[in-house]
Amino acid sequence: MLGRKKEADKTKDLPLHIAMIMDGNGRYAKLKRRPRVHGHYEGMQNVKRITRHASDIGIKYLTLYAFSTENWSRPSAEVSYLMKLPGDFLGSFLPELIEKNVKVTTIGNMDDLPKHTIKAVAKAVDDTKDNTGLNLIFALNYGGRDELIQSFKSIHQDINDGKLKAEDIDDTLIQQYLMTYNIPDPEMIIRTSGEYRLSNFLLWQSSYSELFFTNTLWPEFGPDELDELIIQYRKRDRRFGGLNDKEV
Ligand code: V07
Repeated sequence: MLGRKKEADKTKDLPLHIAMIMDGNGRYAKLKRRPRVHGHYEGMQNVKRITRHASDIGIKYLTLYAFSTENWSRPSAEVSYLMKLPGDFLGSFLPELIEKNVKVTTIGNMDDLPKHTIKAVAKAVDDTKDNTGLNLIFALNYGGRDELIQSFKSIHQDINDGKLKAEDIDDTLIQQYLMTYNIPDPEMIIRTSGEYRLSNFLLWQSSYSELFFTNTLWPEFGPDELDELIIQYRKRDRRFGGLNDKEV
């Protein structure tokens, strides 16, 4: 009886934080015999659909890998197009984000982005800074190794300045020096389009994340499939290297 009750409780819990690698936009365009940017545009539209759904079902943190530090090596016309998407997205969707009490933030090095992109995103961050619903986090010019390098440099600096001793370094301290210092680690990381890699996304934060891979292309990854993966997540046994009930 106790065992059953426990199972029932388990099915209630929703992940606090879902992170997504939104892959397959180029492949989607190719299948439709359209230019790659068409896939990016449809991918951006799908961000609205998934954000709306995550907010509706009560997810607290949604992190989206929108532009990686590696993406600069794409053709410059494609990079320019991608840099217009935040402005496009917010131009049409910011009122709904505000209405839904969504708080927009970013991780990554914003400094290297075009001015118009920085401006559009900064406005959304500012206009939503007091919201208390879904935290929508865009990883823009983000790389997990970059993040670790920056944090190691800051830690070194603080040791030099006498604010910190080397003996103080532990996992809690490192977490405080990451771009995600105020964000809990993701319970779920989902990658679309059939690639089985993390590709430099949330390297430190993914240590205990449940990983989900689907062949669905990002523009076609809908709310129903997200719900399905959340059901799968609940069925998985999360143990953090300890023992679960059955083993005790
Ligand atoms: C981008 C669409 C999703 C698929 C992956 C690549 C293309 C939404 C944004 C965005 C970013 C910041 C913000 C509001 C919206 C975005 C880029 C690419 C660079 F505040 N989609 N999306 N940014 N894609």
